[in-house]
Amino acid sequence: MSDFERIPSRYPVPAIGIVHLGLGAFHRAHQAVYLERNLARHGGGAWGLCSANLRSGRALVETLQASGGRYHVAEYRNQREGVLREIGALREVLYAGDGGADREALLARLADPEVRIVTLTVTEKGYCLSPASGALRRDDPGIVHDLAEPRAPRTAPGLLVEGLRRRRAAGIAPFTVLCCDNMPDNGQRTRQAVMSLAEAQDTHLAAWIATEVAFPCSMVDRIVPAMDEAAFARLRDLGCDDPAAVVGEAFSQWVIEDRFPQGRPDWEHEGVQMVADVRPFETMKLRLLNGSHSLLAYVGSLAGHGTVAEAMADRQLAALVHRYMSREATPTLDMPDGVDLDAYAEALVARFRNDALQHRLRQIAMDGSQKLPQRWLLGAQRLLEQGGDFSCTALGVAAWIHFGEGEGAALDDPLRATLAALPKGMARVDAVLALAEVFPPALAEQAAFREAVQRAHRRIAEAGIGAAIADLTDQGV
Ligand code: NAI
Ligand code: CS2
Repeated sequence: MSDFERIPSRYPVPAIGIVHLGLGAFHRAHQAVYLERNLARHGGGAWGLCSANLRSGRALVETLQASGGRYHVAEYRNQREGVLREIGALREVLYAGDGGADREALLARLADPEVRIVTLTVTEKGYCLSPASGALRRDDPGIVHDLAEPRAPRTAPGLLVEGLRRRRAAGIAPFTVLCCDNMPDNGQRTRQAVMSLAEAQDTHLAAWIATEVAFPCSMVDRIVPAMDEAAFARLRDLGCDDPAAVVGEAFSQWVIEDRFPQGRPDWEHEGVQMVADVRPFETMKLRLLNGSHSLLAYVGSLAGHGTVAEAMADRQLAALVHRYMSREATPTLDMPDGVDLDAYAEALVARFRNDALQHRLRQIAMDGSQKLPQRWLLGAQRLLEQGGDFSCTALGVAAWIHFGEGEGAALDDPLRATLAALPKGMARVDAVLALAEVFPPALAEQAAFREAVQRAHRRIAEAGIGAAIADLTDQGV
C-alpha cells in the first residue's frame, strides 16, 4: 500500500522571468520544483520558466508543449511513501536543435527584458571545455560552428553570447547566468566558455560581459535517475500516466552564491541556501557524493551490479565506499565550522541504499572523461601533496580504464573515439594517463600515482575485480 501526498499546481499563470537550457530529468526534478513551490507560495509572479532543449529531447519538448508545460515529479522517501507533485512552472517549452524555428524564439526570449536569469543543466560536456583545464575546446564541432555563425548559435555558450549581444545592442541590462551542472567552480567555468567565445567575435561585447554579467556558482543535489519503463509503470500504479514525469529521491539541496544584480526569486523560503562562497559545499558534494557514485559506477559495473542500491547491498562495495569517503575524500575537504562531514557521509550512504530508485550504474558511468577530474583527480593531487592514501581512487581509475576498454567504440563519452583508439591491456594505462585534457600532467607524471593505477589495473586483469576490492576492504577501514 503506497502513501503518496498529491500536490496539484494551482496558481495564476506567471510571467516568464527565467530561461533554462537543458530540459532534462534533473531540471524537471530540481530547479523547476523549487520554482513551482515559490510560485505556489506567491500565487504566481514573475519567475515562470521558458525551458529549452538544444540538441536532443525533441519528443519530450513536443509532449510538454501538448500538456501546456505541465508534468509530474514523484519524490520517493522509500518504496511506499513520498510526494507526487504537479509542476506548472514551465510556461514555454522550446526545441532549439537542428536549426529549427524554436532557436529564434529562444534567442528572442533570451533578449526579453523580463528574463533576468538563465539557468543551465546541459551536462558537463555541454560547455565545450577541457575537463582538466577548463579551457574552451575550439575544436569542438559546435564551437567551430558558433565561431563561424555567431548569430545562429548551436551550443549553450553560443546561445548565451548571442542573447547577451542582443541585449547590449538594445540597451537592455544583461541576465544572470546560473550553472546547475556538476562542475567545480561551475559559474566561473561557464563564464570562461562565454568569454572565450565573445572575445573571438567582439572585444567590446566581451568587455561588457566581463564587467556587467554575473555568473554565480551553485551546488545542486537531488538523485534523479533516468526514467525507464519500470518507473513509468510504478507511476501508473499511483494513478499518474504522464510521459513527461520524472522520479527522484525526497532529498534535495541547492546552495547558490548570492550574486544576482537583476534580482532573483526569494527561494530561501523553499529551502535554497544563499551563501557568499559555494566552493566548500560544491567540493564536498563532488568528492563525497559524486566521487563515490563514480567508484560504484565502474567498480560496481565490473563486479556485475546494475544499480547503486544493488551495489551498496554488496558488503565489499559498501566497505570500499566507506574507505573512499573516510580516507580519501573527507581528508581533502576544508569545510566551514559546524559542517559534520561524518554525518553527511552517513546520510549519503542511506541515500545510495534507497531502493525506491533504480539509479543505473551505466548512467553514472557516462561521460567519465568529463567527470573524473572534479570527482577524483583534484582530490588525488591533494592527497599526494599531504602524503595521503589514494588506493580507492587508483582502483577507480583502473576500473574506468577497464570499463572503457570493454565498451570500446560504444563508450558513452565525448572522448569515445580517442579512448577507443588507445592500445589495449597494460599499455592502455600510460596512454590514458597521458590524456592531458583529463589527467593534469602534474598528477599523471607523479610516479606514485601512475604506479598505483598500474598495480590496480594489473590486479583486476590477473585476479579479477573482486580480489582488487578485497585487497582494500579486507585491510579494514
Ligand atoms: P538528462 O539526460 O535527462 O538531460 C541532459 C540534458 O542535457 C538534456 O536536456 C540534453 O539535451 C542536454 N545536453 C546533453 N548534451 C548537451 C550538449 N552537448 N549541449 C547542450 N545540451 C546538452 O540528464 P539529467 O539527469 O537532466 O542531468 C543533466 C545534468 O544535471 C548532469 O550532467 C549534471 O551536471 C546535473 N545533475 C544531475 C543530477 C541527477 O541525479 N540526474 C543531479 C545533480 C546534477
Ligand atoms: C551522478 C549525478 O550521473 C551522475 O554522474 O553522480 O548525476 C548524481 O546523481 C547527482 O549529482 C546527485 O545530486
